[in-house]
Amino acid sequence: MKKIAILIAIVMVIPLLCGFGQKPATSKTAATAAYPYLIDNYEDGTYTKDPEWFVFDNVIPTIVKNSKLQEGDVSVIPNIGIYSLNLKGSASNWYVGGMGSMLGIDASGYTSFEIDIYGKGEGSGRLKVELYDDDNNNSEVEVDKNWKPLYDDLWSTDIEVNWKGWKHLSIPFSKFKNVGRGNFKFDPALSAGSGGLVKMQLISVAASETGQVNYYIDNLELGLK
Ligand SMILES: [Ca+2]
Ligand SMILES: [Ca+2]
Ligand SMILES: [Ca+2]
Ligand SMILES: [Ca+2]
Repeated sequence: MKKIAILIAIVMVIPLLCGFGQKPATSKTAATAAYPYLIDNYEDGTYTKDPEWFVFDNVIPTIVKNSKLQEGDVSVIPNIGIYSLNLKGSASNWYVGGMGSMLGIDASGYTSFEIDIYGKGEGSGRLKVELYDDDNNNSEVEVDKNWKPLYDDLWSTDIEVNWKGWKHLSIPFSKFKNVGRGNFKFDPALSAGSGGLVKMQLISVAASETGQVNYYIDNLELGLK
């Protein structure tokens, strides 16, 4: 058990030492940036770096080419680039699985979460977006046995994907509900040792108890709306 903990610590620390990833520990400018903050557009063809997404349970993420994804809102299509991320998988008791990334970004200058989603019509599934706001200033998220944060806020919103083709969604942070236990304020700033928007998770939930999810995501951003 101890060996595993040490191994995890090494794996977490090496990228920081090497300066990989989007870990702008000194990026105070992010708060005043006048452009959207790009979390991921998958144009590097991988979800394992820049940023690194970890995957849990039964969701299957696959980088796909957008060339065959041409339906939906035509105003979205010029923005999608070459690649997007397909999320699919089978549910047990509605839940499929998810992915997450330790972001550590100052989100205090932004007001919304932005995403492009390509649905496969009615019943494509749900996408829960979770934003972890580090309130005990340790750039980590300690959780209880139900994965609920003990000392940090967890801001959550739930998207029902029931359309066909591309659609852009802009979700104000004010629409996210806190299901964590921090200071109950949306204050993801890099200050006083806080990791700001320390972590993000995307959870796939099916439209029926034993159903499938299948949709594509692209251009995850923090916006100014
Ligand atoms: Ca893309
Ligand atoms: Ca990437
Ligand atoms: Ca924390
Ligand atoms: Ca907070």
